[in-house]
Amino acid sequence: MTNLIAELTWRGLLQDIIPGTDEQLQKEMTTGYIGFDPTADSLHIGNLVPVILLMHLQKAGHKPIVLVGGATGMVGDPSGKSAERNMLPIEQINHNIEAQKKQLSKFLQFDPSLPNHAEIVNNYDWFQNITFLDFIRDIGKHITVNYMMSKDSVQNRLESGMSFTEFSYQLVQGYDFYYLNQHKNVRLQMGGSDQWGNIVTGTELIRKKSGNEVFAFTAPLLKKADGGKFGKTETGNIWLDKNKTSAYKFYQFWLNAADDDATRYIKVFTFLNQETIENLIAQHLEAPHLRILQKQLAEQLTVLVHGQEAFEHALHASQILFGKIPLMP
Ligand code: 383
Repeated sequence: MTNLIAELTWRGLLQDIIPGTDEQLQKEMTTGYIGFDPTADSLHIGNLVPVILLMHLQKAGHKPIVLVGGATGMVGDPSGKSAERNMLPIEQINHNIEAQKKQLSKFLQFDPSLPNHAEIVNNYDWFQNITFLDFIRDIGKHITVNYMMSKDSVQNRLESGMSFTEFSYQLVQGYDFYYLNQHKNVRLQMGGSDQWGNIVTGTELIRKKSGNEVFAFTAPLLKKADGGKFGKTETGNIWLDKNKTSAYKFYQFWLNAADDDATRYIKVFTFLNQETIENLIAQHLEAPHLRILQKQLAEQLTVLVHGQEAFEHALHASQILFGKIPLMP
């Protein structure tokens, strides 16, 4: 079993971690999960870091579970949001779930003959049978309002206000962790650092209800070197669906990364090993104008998300456009 935490650390993929997580991962095959709420009909590159965490988890010999939030998507996570979310119609949520499931299934190995094969679950499957009274008696009773209020996601909204619905969100996500621990032996939750508050509510609930010890870590939220928001362009999100962001545009996005950003992204977004990456960075520093890092980054990610053929088309189109290949007379 390779050392996952050491691997994620040198890549700059580790933010917060519960003590004991590293030891647990080195001790035995561990099942870990990350949740994705169906807020849009495609994932975007902001969701790619957690997808990559799941891929590293599986490569290190552990078992990844992808959760799609059929239930949590009906509630709306206040984490990192300065205003109440609009509720999506159920039909839209169901449509988004199908689209996101299809995308998520491309990145992991689901072959049931593997001892650590990936699985996809939907939290609507367990929430649909829980009544409101069950929930507030069996789950709500374990966590105080005082504890829930202390989270950033709530504190940041004290002035502008927040519905009871969004206030409840952390408990709903917390219950998922408890449910998955009971039914699928999940002992680890991961996510972006915006998820830390929700994750810890889960570990608290599990400790109170079952006494089990569970683990968690998060990845830092990426920022651009110029302070701008990662993954957004003037025209909006960079989506993983090629009908929303073409493979060419996707390729160009990475190709245009600033030098400082490319040096960080190459570790975060590719599976190239440390030695290869150090060599690439050294070459890049000698001749930054060749954009060696950006080219590698764009190639690796376009192949990962859109496949080899789409990458070759994007490369060819870029070369024509930027005059490397003359157009046929
Ligand atoms: C729902 C139920 C769970 C566990 C997690 C969830 C979803 C979570 C959430 N995540 C974000 C999303 O869905 O809202 N409450 O847009 C993003 N994630 C991942 C990662 C990230 C987070 O999908 O930081 C970026 O992509 O955690 O913002 O039981």
